[in-house]
Amino acid sequence: AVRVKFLGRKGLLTQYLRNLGQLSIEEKQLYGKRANEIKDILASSFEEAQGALAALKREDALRREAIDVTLPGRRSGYGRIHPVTQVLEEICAIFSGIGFSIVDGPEIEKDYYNFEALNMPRNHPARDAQDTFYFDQTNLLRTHCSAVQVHSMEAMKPPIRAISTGKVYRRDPFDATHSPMFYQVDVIVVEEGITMGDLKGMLDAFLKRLFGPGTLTRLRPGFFPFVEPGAEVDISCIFCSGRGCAKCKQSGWIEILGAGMVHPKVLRMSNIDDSRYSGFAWGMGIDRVAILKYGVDDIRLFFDNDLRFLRQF
Ligand code: 2NL
Repeated sequence: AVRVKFLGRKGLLTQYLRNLGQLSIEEKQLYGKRANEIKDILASSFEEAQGALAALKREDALRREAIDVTLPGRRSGYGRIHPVTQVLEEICAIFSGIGFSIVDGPEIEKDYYNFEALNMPRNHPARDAQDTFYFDQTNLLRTHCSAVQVHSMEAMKPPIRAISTGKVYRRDPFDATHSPMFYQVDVIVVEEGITMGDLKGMLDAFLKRLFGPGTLTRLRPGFFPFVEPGAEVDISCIFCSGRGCAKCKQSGWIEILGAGMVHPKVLRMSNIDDSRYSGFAWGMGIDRVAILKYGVDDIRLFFDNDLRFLRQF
């Protein structure tokens, strides 16, 4: 504003120069020269002042935006492995250590792989829309990891030694002991001369690795359509070493998995010669193992993703 007042096109100096027209030639020369000198002085003064102001502004900005490079840095926290994933990785490590293939399969599965090929016929209750999430007539969310093992049997030639793990889905309520999504592991072995003794030996060695060397195992008769014979497998109670407590309902045993000899019909459907080969298989809930190992009393805690809970593992 000050610059415009003195040096602008309608400013004081311009007016002064315009007024010179009324003077004599000598006066015009004298005052004209003087006026131009004043104009130059003013212009350079303004420029100087503007430069000084800009420098002040820059200095001020530098002071305000200064970074103290001597301050210690703020460390970002390391993440950690989810307790269910820890158990899953521990189990996979045990089986990859004895030469098993780790097999992945789709979570969106065909009705054939989830049910039909596992000897669960059309009228089987597990196939009910009450229990299984269906997309349409043929596509569903897999309800167990055994579905993946049908792919293993189709893709590999015996000897087959495969483990599959991952998410499975069932139309269950979300409460302390159920979740519509949970984790499973399924193990299958198919080759010549496999017997129930091989199954028992493997389960005993595996469950000792997972729950400690003092762990005992016990098989009871059980039914799964895809095995014959089938068994429910218990471990000696990890809380009371089998003496009997509230956790094992005074029985000394805790049910941990289901197992059996692969049904010959199941082998045949995946084009495996059941007169030559036999196999065993078993399946286990991983969340349940994590609940037992870490003493958690509500499965929902695993999926809340509350860091106060997760940081404890
Ligand atoms: C359980 C019971 C089981 C299997 C899984 C299996 C897989 C094939 C053929 C035959 Cl391809 N069996 N797996 C066998 C018996 C039981 O799971 O309670 N799972 C949580």
